[in-house]
Amino acid sequence: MSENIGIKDIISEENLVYSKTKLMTDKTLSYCPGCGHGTAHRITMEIVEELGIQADTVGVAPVGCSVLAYEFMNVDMQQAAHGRAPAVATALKRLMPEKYIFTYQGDGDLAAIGTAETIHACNRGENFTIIFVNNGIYGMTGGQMAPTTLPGMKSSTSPFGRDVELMGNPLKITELIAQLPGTHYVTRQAVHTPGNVRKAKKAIRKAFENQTLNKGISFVEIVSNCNSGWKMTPLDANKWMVDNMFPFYPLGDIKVDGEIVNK
Ligand SMILES: Cc1ncc(C[n+]2csc(CCOP(=O)(O)OP(=O)(O)O)c2C)c(N)n1
Ligand code: SF4
Repeated sequence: MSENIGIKDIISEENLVYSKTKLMTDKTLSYCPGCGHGTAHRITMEIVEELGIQADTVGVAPVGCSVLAYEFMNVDMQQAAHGRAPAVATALKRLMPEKYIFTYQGDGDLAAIGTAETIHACNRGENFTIIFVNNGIYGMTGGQMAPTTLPGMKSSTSPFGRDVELMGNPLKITELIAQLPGTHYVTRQAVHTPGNVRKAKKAIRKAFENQTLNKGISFVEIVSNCNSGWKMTPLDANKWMVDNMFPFYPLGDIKVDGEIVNK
């Protein structure tokens, strides 16, 4: 640094390119560095802020690494026991139809423990938003195999890789719920590059805006990493996700305005 330039010259308003989202609290995130959960939280709260619906939004937190979402998101939140977030969200929306209701869930919570709640809420066509972070593993409890674990993928309970003969096939829950008439918007996104963050944010915006149409569930899957559970560096985990998760869980819209657009 030149003698004439001090830290105050650099940290100044006009040099600001990135700042904390207002609707995230000051609490330090509990996520591992490099995990996609933090970015997914941020864009969700940015949308709530941009739509000006902070006072009218209620989120439902799951079990899993995002169990503490209510500590980080500065909106009203309700915690739901194992996989029951869509059932709790159903009650919240029916009692307060004017509110924007969303669930925020991992794949162990949504596609294993809460499969029934997910399918039935989607089939009933409840009018709320589901944000589903699919990292192919149970992150919080030590990296066990989830329904979304890929064939051959190693986990703490499939240390030699998922053997579909023995452990069954992965569950593409997003494609499955897209078939249900109660879902209005179903999409799969990612948050590992700035371009993908922008697309995911657009999808979450649409998912929230759809609640004003009262047409059913908007479901945004975010394919993400679990660098700790996958036992990789964040960079390697993102590369592994692109090379292995995306071919199996392709990104893009699956159902828009109640019509399947990609089978
Ligand atoms: C019926 C049931 N089985 C097991 C658990 C233990 N449990 C709590 S969090 C969790 C993992 C959830 O993982 P996931 O939803 O994939 O979220 P991530 O931590 O990966 O974000 C599990 C298995 C539970 N709460 N309930
Ligand atoms: S264990 Fe995995 S899902 Fe959980 S915070 Fe760490 S990287 Fe993210």
